[in-house]
Amino acid sequence: MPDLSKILEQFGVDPEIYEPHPFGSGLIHHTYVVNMGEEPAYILQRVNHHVFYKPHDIAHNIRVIGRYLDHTHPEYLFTTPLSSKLGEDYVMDGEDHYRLFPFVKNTHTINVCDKPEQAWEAARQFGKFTAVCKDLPIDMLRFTIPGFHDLEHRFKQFEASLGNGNDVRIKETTDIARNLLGHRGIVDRYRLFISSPAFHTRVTHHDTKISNVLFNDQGQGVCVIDLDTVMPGLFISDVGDMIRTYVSPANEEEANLDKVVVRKDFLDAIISGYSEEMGDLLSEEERGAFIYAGDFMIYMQALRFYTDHLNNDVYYGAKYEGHNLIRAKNQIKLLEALIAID
Ligand code: GN1
Ligand code: MG
Repeated sequence: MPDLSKILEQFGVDPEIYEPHPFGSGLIHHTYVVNMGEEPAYILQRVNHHVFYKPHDIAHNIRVIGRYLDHTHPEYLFTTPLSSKLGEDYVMDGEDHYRLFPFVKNTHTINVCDKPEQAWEAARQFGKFTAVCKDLPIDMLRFTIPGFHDLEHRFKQFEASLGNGNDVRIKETTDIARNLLGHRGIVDRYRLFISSPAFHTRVTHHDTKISNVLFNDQGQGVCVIDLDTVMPGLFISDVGDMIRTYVSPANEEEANLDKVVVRKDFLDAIISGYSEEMGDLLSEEERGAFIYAGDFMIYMQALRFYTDHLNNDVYYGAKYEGHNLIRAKNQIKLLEALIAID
């Protein structure tokens, strides 16, 4: 763990009193909980500058949404970063930047979704976030990672890696490439969506894993956190990533693919929880695309993991040889399990 005392000092937090500890399991950021004794007081995040190369735009979006919610939904709990002593929303350290958030009292996060009720609560919170932002003019927000959930763009990156990626890995895995090419109908349907007026661009979270929801002691969802990827998007991103990360008891790291299955009750809970807040706002065409949302996100993640394998793991990194290939196979298994129940 790096020495974070200089960073904490720049936020006016005394490192003699407050102690950071690693927290959570994200692939991109490093997150720390900063305790005073046993009591959590802050969340400190080091933002990966290769991925989020526009920290100003993240800060801009959070400020715009914060101001809008203050006026329209003052009761909504929106977690904004604390200012540094210089009045900035973040502190630079070399190329990286750090942000500090207050820890929301009497809440906790979970890393695994093991009850349909948790899926329902989380889906409701992500739906609520988009719903409370419904009157915010979407053009006020910036794209913090351009092309992030653009499936056409991800498919092009996959095709490019088949041409200029690691030769040995390409030759060893032609079955995977063929499989992914075989599911390209998912990209065609995406193209139809983005050109249809029935599919709306809304304030979208884009990282709806279960650990991005705060729960209270009764197990109810309180609010969503981790707002770096909040930007204009489609509801299939948020619903799709919940399907991708909640319906299987085994996550994307699991190498034993027999354990990767779709739990129908979790799927139903996601749709029901999200609809609780967003049901009336979605168009009929959008309401007909809930399961497609899962196909869309799982397929995109399979493409991204496989592309990264061919590109020598430059984006996600690898803890062992072939790690991103295993992740890609895992996502293909999940995709096919979801398609099978449709
Ligand atoms: C990354 O860092 P984390 O785990 O929240 C990635 C997501 C992927 C996810 C796969 C900015 O999210 O898009 O779905 O890994 N975030 C970025 O585990 O690329
Ligand atoms: Mg994240």
